[in-house]
Amino acid sequence: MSLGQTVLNKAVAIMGVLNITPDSFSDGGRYLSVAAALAQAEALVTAGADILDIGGESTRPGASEVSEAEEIDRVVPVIQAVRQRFDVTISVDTRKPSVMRAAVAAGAHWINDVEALRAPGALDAAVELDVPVCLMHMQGQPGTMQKAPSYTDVTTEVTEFLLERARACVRAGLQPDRILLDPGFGFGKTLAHNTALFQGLPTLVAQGYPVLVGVSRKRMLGQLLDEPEPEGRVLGGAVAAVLALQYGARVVRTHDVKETAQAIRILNALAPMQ
Ligand code: 7PM
Repeated sequence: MSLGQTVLNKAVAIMGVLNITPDSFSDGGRYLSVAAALAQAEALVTAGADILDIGGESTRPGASEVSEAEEIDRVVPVIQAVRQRFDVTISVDTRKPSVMRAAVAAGAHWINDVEALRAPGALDAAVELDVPVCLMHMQGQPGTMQKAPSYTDVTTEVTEFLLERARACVRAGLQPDRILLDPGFGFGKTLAHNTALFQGLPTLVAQGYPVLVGVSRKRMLGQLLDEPEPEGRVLGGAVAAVLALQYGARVVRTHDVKETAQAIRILNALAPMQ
């Protein structure tokens, strides 16, 4: 990672979200979408992003499936263009092995997989590509995961799942120092699950892998703040991000890089110890 800041003497990184979907950069063909994505990439880098998470598939509950070819068509030109212009770590947000291969060939440095390499062929692709991988926990599938999430002990179950996926990766040949773990806030979790899991972050951090946390603009913030609009959850997201870093997380994934970077600077100035 190229790391901008430290918290508690540990390097931390801000991952900015760059979604390439027709709803975010619409019509006019590929040239316009690439131009719009590049403008967004520049804004995120200028605001302080160390990593850009580039994704062409929406994991929104109920979102329609995107074909492999369409996903590759969306992300590859943007990855190439970002790689040419900016000195930033590029992460590809995908569950599909063919997209992982095309993205890394185009210049992506990391894989971010909300399915933790469980798709057929995904684990082998990641081992072959030999890049860092973020393994995320999700209960169920994006379309239905919020219907009836259920856990006996959410922190223990999420931690066990992620450790099992990390062991599978290591058995398959991935180097342990290339693995990050992510509890997957909002992915098959109620508000009570999400808050318990957040408070349980030290347990996940204690397993020894770097932890990535993504809460930016999510519904859990909307519920805590009684704020229906994602744009109204920015401050809550920045506060949650610094709390996650204080709990020992190493990477925060956010739509709001400028505000998150500011929150981290204040954290460093006023609470650098412990
Ligand atoms: C609708 C629902 C739209 C959820 C977008 C989302 C994470 C991620 C996402 C995360 C990692 C969002 C999510 N969230 N990857 N991809 N960790 N590693 O809010 O928390 O961006 S998609």
